[in-house]
Amino acid sequence: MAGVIRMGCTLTSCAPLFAAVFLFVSAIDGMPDADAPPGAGKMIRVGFSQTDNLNPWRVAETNSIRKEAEGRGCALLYRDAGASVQRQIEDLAFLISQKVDYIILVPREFDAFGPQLQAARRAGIPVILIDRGAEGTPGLDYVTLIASNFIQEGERAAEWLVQKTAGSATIVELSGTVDSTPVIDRAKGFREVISRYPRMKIVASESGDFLRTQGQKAMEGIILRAGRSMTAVFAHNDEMAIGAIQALKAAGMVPGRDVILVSIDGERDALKAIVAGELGASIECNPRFGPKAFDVIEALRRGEEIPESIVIPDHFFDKQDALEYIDKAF
Ligand code: GYE
Repeated sequence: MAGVIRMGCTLTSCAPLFAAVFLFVSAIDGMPDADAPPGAGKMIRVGFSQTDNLNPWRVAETNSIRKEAEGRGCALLYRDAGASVQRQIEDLAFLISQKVDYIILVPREFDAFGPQLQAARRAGIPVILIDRGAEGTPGLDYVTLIASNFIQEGERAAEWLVQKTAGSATIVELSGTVDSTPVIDRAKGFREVISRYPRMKIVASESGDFLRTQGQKAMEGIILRAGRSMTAVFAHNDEMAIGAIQALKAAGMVPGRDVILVSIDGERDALKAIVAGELGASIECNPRFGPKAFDVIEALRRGEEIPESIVIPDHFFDKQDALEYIDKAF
């Protein structure tokens, strides 16, 4: 099976040899990126534009893409935009200038990359979106979007909270990167469900940019303004929920008792917090896109038709099974 996969990704049947000369081009700030090495002309060159590597979810995603590229004998030209849309625009221009065969893109914001997608199209470089959506037409501006169903994630978080609070809660929402599709859709799904329960009210909503420190800061500010009135927190990712737990504790509240928290991602620290009784539940958002992204590349090489979107199924972690998954979590 592995042999078949490798053949799909390279231009020769000697693919295992190429795995040995796997190239990983790191894009550390200020460090010039090298191109593919001489003699590697037949190796498939894949550009990967990551939005940032600032939380465990992103690191797990980056590692999954790296590992899969290596396993399939592809050269990976990797760029980390460091949480900057402007830098990601430059990264895409760089990858296009390098004439990579494919681009795997995590678009930081929904409507920021139209001109870059068009430039890739003009250059004949298929772009595969992973994890977040971008403005444009699948099959035209990009090949496909591989992602979780974010609306459903928001719905599941809300349904769990409704159940846990018997339909009555004063909710703080900590959202992630503004204008990113997970934030837009998770907020939508969550609101759709709680709108059916008149005693479920969002009293504050702030972005913590998907970061623990920012989530903590946002929560501290909300506590300063609203006191101890909140009874629930919906965090758009685990890192911000963990930051909120720290802020609640510092203010003398007991997470899991005074305030019920629910979040998304399923990272290891969150599963530990669930076991400790501080976090109520986490809806998994699987960051391991490597296998699926490279399957799409191989299918493209075989000339197969690719669906407009590929949905990753998500697990649900609560006290029942958090312990069981801790070792496998990222
Ligand atoms: O939930 C978060 C990350 O785009 C789905 O971004 C992803 C989200 C994920 O930074 O932790």
